[in-house]
Amino acid sequence: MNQHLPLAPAKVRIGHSACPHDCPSTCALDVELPGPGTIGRIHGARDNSYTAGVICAKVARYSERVHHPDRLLKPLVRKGGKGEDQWLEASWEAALDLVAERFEAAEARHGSETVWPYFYAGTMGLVQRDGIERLRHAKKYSGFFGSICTNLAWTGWMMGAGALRGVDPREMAKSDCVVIWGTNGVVTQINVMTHAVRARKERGAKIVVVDIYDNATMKQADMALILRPGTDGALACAVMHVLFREGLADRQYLARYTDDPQGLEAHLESRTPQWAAEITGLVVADIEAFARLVGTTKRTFFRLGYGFSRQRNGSVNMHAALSIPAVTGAWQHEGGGAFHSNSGVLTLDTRLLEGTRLRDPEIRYLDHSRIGPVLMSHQDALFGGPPVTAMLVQNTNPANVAPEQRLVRQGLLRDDLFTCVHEQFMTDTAVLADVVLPATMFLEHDDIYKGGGNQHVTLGPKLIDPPPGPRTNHFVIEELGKRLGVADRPGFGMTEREHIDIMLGRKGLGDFAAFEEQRWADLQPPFEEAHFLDGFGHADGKYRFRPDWTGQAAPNRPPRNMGPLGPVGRLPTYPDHVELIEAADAEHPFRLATSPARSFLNSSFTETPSSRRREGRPELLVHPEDALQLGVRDGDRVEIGNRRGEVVLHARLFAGLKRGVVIAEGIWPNSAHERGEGINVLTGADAPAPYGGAAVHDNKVWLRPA
Ligand SMILES: Nc1nc2c(c(=O)[nH]1)N[C@H]1C(S)=C(S)[C@@H](COP(=O)(O)OP(=O)(O)OC[C@H]3O[C@@H](n4cnc5c(=O)[nH]c(N)nc54)[C@H](O)[C@@H]3O)O[C@H]1N2
Ligand SMILES: Nc1nc2c(c(=O)[nH]1)N[C@H]1C(S)=C(S)[C@@H](COP(=O)(O)OP(=O)(O)OC[C@H]3O[C@@H](n4cnc5c(=O)[nH]c(N)nc54)[C@H](O)[C@@H]3O)O[C@H]1N2
Ligand code: SF4
Ligand SMILES: [Mo]
Repeated sequence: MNQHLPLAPAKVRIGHSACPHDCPSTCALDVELPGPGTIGRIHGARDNSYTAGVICAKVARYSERVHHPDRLLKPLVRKGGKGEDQWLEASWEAALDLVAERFEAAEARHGSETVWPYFYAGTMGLVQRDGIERLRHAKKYSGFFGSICTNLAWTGWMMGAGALRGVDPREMAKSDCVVIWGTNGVVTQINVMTHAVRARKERGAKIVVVDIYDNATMKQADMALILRPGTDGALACAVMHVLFREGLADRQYLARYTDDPQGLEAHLESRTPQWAAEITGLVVADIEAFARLVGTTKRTFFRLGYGFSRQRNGSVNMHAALSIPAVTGAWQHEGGGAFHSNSGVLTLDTRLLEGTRLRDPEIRYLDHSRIGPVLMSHQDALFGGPPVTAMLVQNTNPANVAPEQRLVRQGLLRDDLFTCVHEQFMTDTAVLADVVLPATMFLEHDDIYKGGGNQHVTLGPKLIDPPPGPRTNHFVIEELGKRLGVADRPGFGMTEREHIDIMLGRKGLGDFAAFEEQRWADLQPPFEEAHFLDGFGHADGKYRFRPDWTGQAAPNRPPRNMGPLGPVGRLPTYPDHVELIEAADAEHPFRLATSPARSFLNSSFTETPSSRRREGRPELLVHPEDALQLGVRDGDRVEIGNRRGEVVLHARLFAGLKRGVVIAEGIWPNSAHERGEGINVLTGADAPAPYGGAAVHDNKVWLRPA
């Protein structure tokens, strides 16, 4: 008689995938599949040693996004004027025919470089993200120099280490001190915290956080260093000054592994804690305490993020911070050294997928971050070629996320520009298009993912059918290829699976079918290599305190037609503070950073109800004393502005930042702001030295009651 036993819960089928979003964590996912075409909650895979069962809340609730009532389901062709949001529904055949026809017409008039395929990392799946390159190479369309995110950071790292890899991020759990520098881990890549907190729990490790405000990550810190934006180079120099001064530099390591320790030491003599205190706004005692902590704790792990590189001196500051473990010799110890990204080791052979053999080296590249100046035909942005009169946009929302938004919008509204946007939602960019095509979501198509913030290559197979209507990026590229006469070129005519089989096979990792079982592969390099104990990535094996700012190879080095970018003559010989930033002045007394919001991911999730609820409304963090001086109270409307434009937000009084600094969290949809213009109205599209990027946290603004 067992009628009193509780009923066993119905077993929900679980599918395995990878998070496709543009986040260094690239979590391995377990997806509840309660019925055909539907998903339940998403969980982090417990048996993945990096994900370790933890994912962020916004992806756990992904059913809100997959089953969202506002998903695009039909191809749309513009009916009214540009941006009026009036559409005619069209069949896929008719919409694709129209796009191909308009691309051919544009090419006939201006040459192939007038077409600019524009894409980014809305999905990080290699097939769905990068297949667009195959079309562009085959058609000799303008190239895309994808600079917005990683350039400033990767360049700074490469200048010192010469290779884009580092200590196993899981090794943080074996550290005695974890320095989380310029990344808001709790918000932007939760798994950093999993491993850092493990070190504290298991070994009593100290957590140091270096940031410009008392954010969610800093709440976890044993030592919290809040400095002025764009001054990390000064802090790093003063730390190294103290290390040399107090005998905490590892001279044996320096002699063996670095290029010019004597030169560095002499250079740092004047970079005292007093000097850095003036620049950073920190107090001398805190700078010294930080230096002594990292100088006496051999197992110190520097987790260097993207955030602090989003300044016009960001590459310099990344290199300066990375130079600290080269002075202490922390690299020699388990749990010691530094990590920023493993993108340099997670390489798969994408030549066939991207049609690399079809590439014509004479074709110009255009700068991703400078889409505003490009579309407004600023001569320095076009590199002597024709104006851009046709675009295909996939996986990105430039009308919202790109700097100098007024230029971007003006450009997208040009009558002589034809734009096709392939999207999941009617974004700020899609609404300005001529043709909008509905896209699948990651659980609805096959792809393969690699996580720069860890060491795994993870499969994301199709787990559910899409609703009727949306098609994959791969489908769009293949269909345009047929209509544009390049379907017989190498790399076309294959399925997603076939591409994945080739990429995995060439790396000796097996194939799609094997990954359906094993789910991922761990490509972390061995200890010696990850710690650079067999030498750094430069030819002489040395860490460079004296970078070759314009000669150094880097994963994101600008293509030939661009050359080094920005004011390269002002880059320093050794680590230093350089005033390349938009320093505050009488007209613009405040420095604005546009840090990420927890429940949004760039422009994504701004459409999901729970994320919107959690974030509330666009706010500006203002120091209470600054507010008092301006007569601004908590909740008041305030306008911030500069020569690029102005934006209205609601003030939130917040004492956890330096006076003169304001922070607007999240890239809210333009429509969430009063005048229909978003925060990127204020950010600049000038290319920072030496290899470009977007200095989105480096803005001088005025602030007044609105
Ligand atoms: N929830 C959420 N997660 C995200 C994203 C998101 O928008 N929301 N974006 C994703 C993407 S595309 C990326 S590239 C990563 C980026 O993730 P992170 O590497 O964390 O970089 P950011 O988010 O730009 O900024 C991190 C922190 O740097 C701070 N910061 C800004 N300027 C300075 C400075 O000069 N010095 C110092 N020390 N700190 C500074 C910011 O205020 C912020 O607290 O996150 C990804 N994950
Ligand atoms: N002010 C300010 N501006 C910033 C930043 C900042 O911190 N502050 N961060 C910058 C950074 S680091 C980055 S990386 C950029 C990112 O900016 P975006 O590249 O725009 O980033 P996402 O919001 O990740 O993705 C864009 C779009 O991709 C779509 N998408 C997702 N998957 C697919 C797919 O499979 N197919 C198709 N066709 N579409 C898909 C989504 O619906 C979404 O609308 O923003 C930058 N801009
Ligand atoms: S933490 Fe990043 S990778 Fe992990 S689920 Fe969230 S957005 Fe995706
Ligand atoms: Mo990014």
